[in-house]
Amino acid sequence: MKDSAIYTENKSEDAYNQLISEDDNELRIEEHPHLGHPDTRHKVVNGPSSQTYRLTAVILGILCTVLMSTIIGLCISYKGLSEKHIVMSQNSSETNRNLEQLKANYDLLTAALVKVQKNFQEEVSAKDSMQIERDRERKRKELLQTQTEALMNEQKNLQADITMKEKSCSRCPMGWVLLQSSCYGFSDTDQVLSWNLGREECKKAGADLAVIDSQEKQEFIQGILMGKRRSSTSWHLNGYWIGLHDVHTEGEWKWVDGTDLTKGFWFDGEPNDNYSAEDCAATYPKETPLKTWNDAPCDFPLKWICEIKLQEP
Ligand code: MAN
Ligand code: CA
Repeated sequence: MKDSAIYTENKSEDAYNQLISEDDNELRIEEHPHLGHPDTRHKVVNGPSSQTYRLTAVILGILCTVLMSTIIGLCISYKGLSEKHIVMSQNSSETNRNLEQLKANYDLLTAALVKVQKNFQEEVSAKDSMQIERDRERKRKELLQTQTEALMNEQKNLQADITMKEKSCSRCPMGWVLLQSSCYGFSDTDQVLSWNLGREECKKAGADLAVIDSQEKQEFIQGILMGKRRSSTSWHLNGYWIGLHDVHTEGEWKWVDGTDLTKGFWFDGEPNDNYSAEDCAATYPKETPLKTWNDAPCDFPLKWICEIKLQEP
């Protein structure tokens, strides 16, 4: 039994070695069918094979490599991130510094702006005051100009009056005015007479009632009447007889020198021979110097205008 066991033992060892050489990857060998008696069968129970060890080692190696790579990668990433963090920190500090600088500049600019605004307001106020003063000066100047113009006008009128009176003085009776080659005399302010009696008064002075046969004469006489006007008196009491009548034939107006009327300066609607009783003409101070005549009853008491026709030199 013992020899047989040893034999079997040897045989089994060969087969075992053969198995190992055939397949290194086989980890467990439970029995070999050609090894004769079941007692001689060698049994390898539950032990890991070297192949398994190798595989495990390889896997562990791979895992180690992956782990190492990951660690290295993480280290590199960390380093990169640290650098980035440092750069960002630096940037952040610089940004903060810039921000503070900007804030300081902003404060300075704000202060400057406030100052400029204050100056501007002061300038605007000064300008407004100047404008008000200038307006006042302008109004004063305008007033002075108006007064100067009025004075100049008055001076001109006075000068014309003096000239007229000087000329009249040498050729017309005292108080009469000269136009062209005629002297004109106006009745006293308070005296009123009929057309005939007024004419008598003219004749006493070597004159006759005025013949107003041109626009120039009409305007000249109207200018004088406007100066004598009394606004308080009723217009028809303010009239002056002139040397014009239609006593002989109604509607045929004749001058006292015998000439016919060619151009009249009647009010609108005149002569109207009111009540068929108006045959004598009078002129009145009016704003419309070319519409101042009216026919009135010849016995109506009015003022009058005389005319002396001078001899031509
Ligand atoms: C009115 C008008 C005139 C007229 C006068 C007389 O004003 O009828 O035509 O001559 O009265 O006072
Ligand atoms: Ca009339």
